[in-house]
Amino acid sequence: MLQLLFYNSKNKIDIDECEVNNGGCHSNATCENTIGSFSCACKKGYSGDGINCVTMDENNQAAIGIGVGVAFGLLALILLILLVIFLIKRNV
Ligand SMILES: [Ca+2]
Repeated sequence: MLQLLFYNSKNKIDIDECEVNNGGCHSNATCENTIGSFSCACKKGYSGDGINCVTMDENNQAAIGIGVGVAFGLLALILLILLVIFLIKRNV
């Protein structure tokens, strides 16, 4: 077994899995060939195990932030209107 490993590393008969189909890694991942194996790592801006990478879309996160901000803004506006209506009715 040790002789086989030695033979592999010395003669570089390792298969470069990355040469074909990015080693099975995701299209947004980088494939790194190692002796006897290979590894996948998601590119910057993506998260996952390398086989599956999902976008960490900052625009989406910003949109969610704006959406939450607008929702709270509208809620505050509605409460303000209700308060004004309440005060007007009380003064009548
Ligand atoms: Ca390999």
